[in-house]
Amino acid sequence: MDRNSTICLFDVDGTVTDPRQPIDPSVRSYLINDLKKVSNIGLVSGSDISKISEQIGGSEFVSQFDYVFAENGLVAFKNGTEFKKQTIVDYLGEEKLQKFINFALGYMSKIELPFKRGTFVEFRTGMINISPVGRSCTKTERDEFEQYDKIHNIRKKFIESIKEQLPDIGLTYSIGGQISFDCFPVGWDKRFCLRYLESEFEGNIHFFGDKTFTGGNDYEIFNDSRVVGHTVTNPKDTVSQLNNLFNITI
Ligand code: M1P
Repeated sequence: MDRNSTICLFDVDGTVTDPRQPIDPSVRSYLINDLKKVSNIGLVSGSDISKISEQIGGSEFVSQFDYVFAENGLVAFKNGTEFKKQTIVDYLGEEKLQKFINFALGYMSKIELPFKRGTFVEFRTGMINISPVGRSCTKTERDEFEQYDKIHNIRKKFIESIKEQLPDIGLTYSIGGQISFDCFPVGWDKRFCLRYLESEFEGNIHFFGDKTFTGGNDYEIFNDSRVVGHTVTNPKDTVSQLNNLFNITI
């Protein structure tokens, strides 16, 4: 395969890192030193750029990826430099936005959980991230909430209620991590970033993600006809599949 006409695009959590954890330096070195010789490399995540950067090891590493798509590509970087930004405020307008936020805050004020912390609504450039337990919880509390949610379906029920109460708000919802869900305009899922890649890498866009199942936040891009999709189970599996695909021996 020719580096100039091929791109490998990676989800972050569960694909090149363990969920919300820093990347293993050996995986990072593999991507930017070995894989990059044979293919362009890119990241696409629902997280914002500061979280991606923190996980990848800082901006000096972000700039070593040919492309980084934060917030599903609503904030897009090429070689570490931002080249495009779309905002949710422009799309929704202030009135709808407040209607949505007020509903979410009202809903959260009525649910009982084993514990609640702070930062329940995080306003990002291209999406709103909602966390019933609060984003300021500790790593242990994160893990605990995730287990609690598996039994009680707090996030699923929350999303069902939004869909029922605000059917025309024009948003779509995705559970990508442990403690929250992302809310973004319909169609602004991870496929959004493909508009920047489809002509340059036509037929040679490989996507790797761990949540490629229905309802997972990699589902849409994984099934897009412009993409060759690969389901992985963890960073080690990602490297192993890349070795087979590109005949890389290290
Ligand atoms: O894995 C991607 C998700 O990572 C975080 O989720 P959580 O904090 O719930 O574990 C968030 O940044 C979320 O937006 C993102 O999709």
